[in-house]
Amino acid sequence: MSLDRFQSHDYLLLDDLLTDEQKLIRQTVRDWVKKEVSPIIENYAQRAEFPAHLIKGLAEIGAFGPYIPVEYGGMGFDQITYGLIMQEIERGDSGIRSTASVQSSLVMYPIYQYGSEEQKQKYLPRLAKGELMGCFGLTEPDSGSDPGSMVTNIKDKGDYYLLNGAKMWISNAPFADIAVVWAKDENGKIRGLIAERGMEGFTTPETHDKWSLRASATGELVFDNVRIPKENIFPNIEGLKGPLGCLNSARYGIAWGVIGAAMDCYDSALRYSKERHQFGKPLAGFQLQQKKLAEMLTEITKAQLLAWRVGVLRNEGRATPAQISMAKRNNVAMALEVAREARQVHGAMGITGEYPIMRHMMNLESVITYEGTHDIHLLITGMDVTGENAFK
Ligand code: TGC
Ligand code: FAD
Repeated sequence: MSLDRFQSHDYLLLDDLLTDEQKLIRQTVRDWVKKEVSPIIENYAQRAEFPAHLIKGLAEIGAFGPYIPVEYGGMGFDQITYGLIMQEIERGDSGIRSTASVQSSLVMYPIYQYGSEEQKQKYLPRLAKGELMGCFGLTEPDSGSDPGSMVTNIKDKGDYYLLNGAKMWISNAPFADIAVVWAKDENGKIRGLIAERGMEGFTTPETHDKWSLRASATGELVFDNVRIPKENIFPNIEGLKGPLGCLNSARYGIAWGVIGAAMDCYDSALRYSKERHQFGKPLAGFQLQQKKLAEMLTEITKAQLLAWRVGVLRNEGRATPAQISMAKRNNVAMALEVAREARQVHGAMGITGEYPIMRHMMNLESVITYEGTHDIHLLITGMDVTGENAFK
């Protein structure tokens, strides 16, 4: 069991930008992570097991549907609060934040945004309480960065649709009760639907041997002539903009979340550099180590400002997908770099489970790939600023 000695750092007094309520919610989540996540996470990650007992607590701190309206079981929080919750959870572990992100932005959000009133009433309150867990199936074996090339399909059979195909790399799949799935209809139009565990022909084999996000359960969704009742189709969306609209929300959460992982690495490196002595003085007294620490804190602070500003724009309904891409791309790369530098400050100890560094670093290797790779987000920004499409 590792001791969590984390102390927050706010070099530019950015807390002044937050309301008392936002700070209170952040503190609640921070306390929960210290008590429930930090003591057990290393062990679960080493064993490559998802700590399913955390689901209840995640629901209680408002991590499932923070910005979904209260009438549907959500917390009705603003976007900055949502971001702060993701930051604190990912300070504990990216895999636990993944579970919360998927449940909120990739399952609850599409049901809330694209679903019928019956779908909202049926699923949202139970998802908010963690009584039901969900996953999001977009990626396929031959369709990753280019989701428009998906081959999973539905065929109209009168009073139901027949679903065939396979999704891959799906967070939460092995234990999810429902899956939000994107598939092409007979006209080649992308439609969204809800598949439920227990439907005949629907299986969720687990993906093993990951070196990253080891405390998160990843799997496939396999559909072999699965009958989907017509009332499980989203009535209010058609086309790739459906799944991509959900990704905006999840990518924004990641832009905040990874700041948490970076803060944890920085905090650990700062403490270690003061406590560890070589050549008769603390590591913190050497210029090379100070350069690392000063640059880490500078980059974290810049990332905080970026995430905060995009959050303000989202609260005002003005954030563009390209702005969110900039924040996701910059902040994940920042966190990965901070983790790598922090690992070096810890010397050999940095590779052990006694410190959170290596786990964060390995987790971030997934985070820089999922929800749009580092390259894809650069191309989104490139297209936004030049007007030229360099994807195809
Ligand atoms: P393109 O022709 O550009 O767009 C098709 C339609 O979609 C609209 N659109 C968006 N709408 C809302 N939000 C966005 N961010 C949007 N981006 C595009 C667009 O306006 C168009 O609408 P319409 O009305 O004209 O039809 O599409 P494209 O095929 O050229 O692809 C563009 C590209 C490459 C940017 C996109 O496909 C992309 O983002 N690829 C990356 C795929 C990705 O991010 N996958 C993530 C899978 S989920 C996941 O990783 C979960 S991890 C969860 C966890 O554990 O935390
Ligand atoms: P590819 O698309 O094959 O890309 C490979 C490389 O080529 C990348 O470096 C990419 O940047 C580059 N590349 C691709 N296209 C271009 C281009 N046009 N120009 C330049 N370079 C390009 N998906 C879900 O649907 N739901 C989930 O819950 C989910 N969870 C995940 C959990 C984990 C742990 C991981 C690792 C992935 C998860 N994903 C999920 C899948 C993730 O979204 C995809 O891995 C990601 O979108 C990239 O797709 P790919 O792996 O097929 O890479």
